[in-house]
Amino acid sequence: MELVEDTSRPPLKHVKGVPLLKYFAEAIGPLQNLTVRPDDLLISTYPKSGTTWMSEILDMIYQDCKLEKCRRAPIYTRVPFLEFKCPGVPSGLETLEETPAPRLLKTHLPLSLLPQSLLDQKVKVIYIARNAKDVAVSYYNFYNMAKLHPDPGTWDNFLENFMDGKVSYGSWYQHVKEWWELQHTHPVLYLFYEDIKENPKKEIKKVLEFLGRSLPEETVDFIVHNTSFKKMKENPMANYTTIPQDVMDHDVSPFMRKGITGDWKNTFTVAQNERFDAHYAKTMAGCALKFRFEL
Ligand code: PPS
Repeated sequence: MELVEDTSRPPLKHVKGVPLLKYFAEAIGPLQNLTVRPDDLLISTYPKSGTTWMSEILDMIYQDCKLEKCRRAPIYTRVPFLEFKCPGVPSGLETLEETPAPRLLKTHLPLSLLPQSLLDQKVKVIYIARNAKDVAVSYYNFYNMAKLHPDPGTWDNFLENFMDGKVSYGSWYQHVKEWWELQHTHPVLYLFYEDIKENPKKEIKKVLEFLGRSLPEETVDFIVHNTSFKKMKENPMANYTTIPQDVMDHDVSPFMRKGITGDWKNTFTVAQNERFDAHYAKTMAGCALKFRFEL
């Protein structure tokens, strides 16, 4: 009988003090030998901040807005996820080896775990940040549906862990701040989920400028239309429904869940919100970063 490793809900494993999914933690060592190309582009985010959305936007730009080319493979194959590792599935590094240049790369890693080659070779970074309350709610639902995560427990419990940085990838607060600071020494385009939601065309134009490209107005409109939440939710190459159900159970919560700003109001109690605000004010004190919690 074949011995199949049980991949369901293993506890987090710490690497240099950062809690990570067990299998992703095992990928960090080999990832440090990553060979990068100067024309690579890194999409970096704290989880649940708009990574898939920006990945689809960038792949459309890279594929000359040809929809059939963007449907060539699921988003996690088109944009290799550097630290991804799961038994029986190609790792991020393996996927990357099969990816032709110019390559789009995805990571959620904090700077302390990022392969040094990405920094040394000044690989361009597009960072997306999303307000912490919507991230926490999205992350809780994701923990529930994606079985590589430990059991999140109750929402109240998860929220406490989120505030304490005791969730996969550690502290949201540190992540958004350290990647913000990186702009001083590295080519980083720092964008906000809420701004893309409010005016996707304006933010896509910033992306094009950062890439040194330009496109006609109607082509940018075409990208906006085809990367809308509705379009991506019904696109199997963008919505993660190609992942086996025992790894991601969309019946528990779909990956493309709501795609809005301010959904946290449907989950936070008044008491949780007050506690969160007090902790947020302390943790973000003196930081230039300002987030919008509603539009
Ligand atoms: S992951 O697993 O960390 O890579 O997830 P990530 O892609 O960063 O974030 C998932 C959330 O982004 C929402 N999403 C979108 N919102 C608006 N428009 C588009 N096109 C879009 N695509 C994905 C997705 O629904 C998750 O947010 P929630 O709040 O859970 O709906």
